[in-house]
Amino acid sequence: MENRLKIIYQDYLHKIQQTKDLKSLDEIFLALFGKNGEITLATKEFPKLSKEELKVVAPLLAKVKAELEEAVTKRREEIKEEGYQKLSEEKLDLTPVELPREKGHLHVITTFEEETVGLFQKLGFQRYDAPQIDSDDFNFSLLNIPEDHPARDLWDTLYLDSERFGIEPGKLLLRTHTSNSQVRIMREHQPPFRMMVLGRCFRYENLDARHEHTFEQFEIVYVDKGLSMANLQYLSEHLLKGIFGEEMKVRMTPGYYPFVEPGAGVDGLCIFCKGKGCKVCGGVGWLELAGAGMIHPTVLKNGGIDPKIYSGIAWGFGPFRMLMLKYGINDIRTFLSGNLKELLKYEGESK
Ligand code: FA5
Repeated sequence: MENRLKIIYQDYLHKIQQTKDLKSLDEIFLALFGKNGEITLATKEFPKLSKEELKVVAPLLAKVKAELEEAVTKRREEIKEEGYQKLSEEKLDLTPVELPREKGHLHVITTFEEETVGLFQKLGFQRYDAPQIDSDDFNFSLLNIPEDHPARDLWDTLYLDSERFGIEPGKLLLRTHTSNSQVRIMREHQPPFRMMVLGRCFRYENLDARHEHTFEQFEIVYVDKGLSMANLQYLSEHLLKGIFGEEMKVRMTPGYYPFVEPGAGVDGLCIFCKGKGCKVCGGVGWLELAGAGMIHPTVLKNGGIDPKIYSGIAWGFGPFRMLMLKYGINDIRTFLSGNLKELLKYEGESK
């Protein structure tokens, strides 16, 4: 027994000193002092020993037990201390890390809207909103385009299932142009007034690089005494030079719209060829960007305005076509495709 105790002492003292963590130390403690631990079992054997043996073994066991307990306690403290030491040595690096940042920016359509509205606010124009789902009356009939008139073919119209809403068939549609605002504006305001409308229009189009089913229009409706086509020319230049720069040239060509008389197409000089003629402008040197004209007397009357006293000018520009020109975008479908990568290509490449 004396030998066994000495071996236990040396063996476990070594294990205790070599232990690196508290969990292993707990296991050693149990292996010594637990229910079936070496020391516990040795104590249980005392009754088998003679009195002489007991005289030697009992104090030896007490000594081994006390020293091993003390060794465990000491090692426990050391392990804790080592842990704290390690923690304090581990420096937290609080240097700010420069993460790669994606630069965001407004959509080109939003930027265009802000610029355009700003340009015309300066001239005293007020913003007006007309509905995108509208009646046949405001979109066509009141604009001097009666039912079955061939001019309706100028607009490929998306009609809604109006019967579902208890409305006569063919009477409800997605507006084909912002001109649906014209009569509304006249009925709601006393002349003189200067209004602008900027918003979505919809057409049942054959889609191609220059035609979308959903696109924007920028309309002005300006009613006052003594207005003429000269005012229209001035305002067209104000818009196009404001967006494209002073070098932009503007011209008007005769055009037909039933709600204006005379009617005109507003062209901007093709910035790709500077008027020489190229693929983009179809060899013409100019690009048609808007329909415009002096508001037709019938339309003024429909709006409750006396055409003998007042005259009006109106236009409808196509911002998508203008943006194509400004950024050199060669397909109108890019705007609403959600293909932001394609659009980003054009950022900062304004012509
Ligand atoms: C009109 O829509 C008339 N309401 C314009 C007008 C207003 C004339 C006031 C007289 C007085 P038009 O269909 O030509 O006209 O369209 C005007 C502009 O909208 C076009 O020049 C073009 O820039 C744009 N646009 C027309 N259709 C599309 C389309 N499918 N996709 C993209 N832009 C279009």
